[in-house]
Amino acid sequence: MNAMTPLPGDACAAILDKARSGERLSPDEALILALSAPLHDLCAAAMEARLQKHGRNAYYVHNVHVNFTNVCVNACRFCAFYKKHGAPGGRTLSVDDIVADLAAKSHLPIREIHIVGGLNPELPLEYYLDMLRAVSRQCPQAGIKAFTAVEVAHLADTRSVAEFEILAALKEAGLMMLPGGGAEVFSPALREKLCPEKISGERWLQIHATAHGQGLPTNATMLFGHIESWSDRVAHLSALRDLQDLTGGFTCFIPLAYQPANNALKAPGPDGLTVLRVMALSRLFLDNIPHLKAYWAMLGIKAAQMALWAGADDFDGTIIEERIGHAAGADSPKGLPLTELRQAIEAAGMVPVERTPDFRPVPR
Ligand code: V47
Repeated sequence: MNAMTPLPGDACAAILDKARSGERLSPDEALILALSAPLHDLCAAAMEARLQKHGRNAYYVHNVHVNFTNVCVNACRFCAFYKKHGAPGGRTLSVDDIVADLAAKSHLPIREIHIVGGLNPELPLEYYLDMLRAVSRQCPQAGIKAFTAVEVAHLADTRSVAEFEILAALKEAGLMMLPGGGAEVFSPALREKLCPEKISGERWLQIHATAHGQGLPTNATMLFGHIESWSDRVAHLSALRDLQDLTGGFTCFIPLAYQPANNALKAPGPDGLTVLRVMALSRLFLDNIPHLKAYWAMLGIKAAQMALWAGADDFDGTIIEERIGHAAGADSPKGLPLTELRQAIEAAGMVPVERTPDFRPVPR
């Protein structure tokens, strides 16, 4: 190294200064930060970005998860939730079951119904539309965030109907927005190992673009802490940022911490340091996606609280019963009563702000 070559620490400091001044980071710069920035400096810069966007607000939603089927024709290697079609343990709820379950929760001020399932070849499109209509009738005060791009693709392919038409029908029946699931990591080489049956990253992005074009906002996820590298993560974030420049339709980015139990992947899951670095880098790099979620169900409450100091501004919700992460051994509670959720946010030094699925504040 000659006298003119900046030391890694200097290079990181210069890049962090650039981020602080509001300049966009290139993927190469993000990679340098990811690999070499001191943790405190990275988190401090992400915290500054978070404070500029949201102050000390930490958003939460009173929500419930509905997993209408665990039957799935895909067999994602990281997933412990799915059952093969016809295998023991497969279960599919009728629309009446779903409505009865929501009716039993009608004393709760639920604002978001988060609905996802597997790719069950036996369910007709009418089932999805009936479900949306029935849930809207049962919970008129709540917004419905439902069906990943993977489910939308499945509905389109199995009926030979354009994705645009599927999305239009779902919207007409009451869909407010799409959740961010199914993105995993976009790298085709990694998808071949993680989820070879799943739609490509390109198609996932294209379905989200179509949704945005129809006025449906969406979220985006990244599954991290398994076999992916920092280059894979930065490429994933870069693809999301590029699409967001075009459509502006992403509301929230959610780094999902891989849970290692009961699935075929046999990878360790992220350590606490990686959680903070992924959060901080996401906040700094995704300058055009307004919200970053610390998803306590997969991170654990303590790591999620710390993530609020590494750029995250959303704590997700009450959930009541989380099933996908817990099938894979998540050791967080399955749900959090509202008072505990708010206390967790306050104990982390933030101000809890209730929101709708699309992040409109709910007056208290
Ligand atoms: O797409 C599956 C992931 C996702 C595992 O949009 C796993 O607000 C960790 O997308 N370890 C579904 N993750 C969950 C999801 C989500 C959750 C909360 C909020 C929102 C939102 C979206 O769960 C799947 C997959 O990436 N997943 N198995 C596992 N072993």
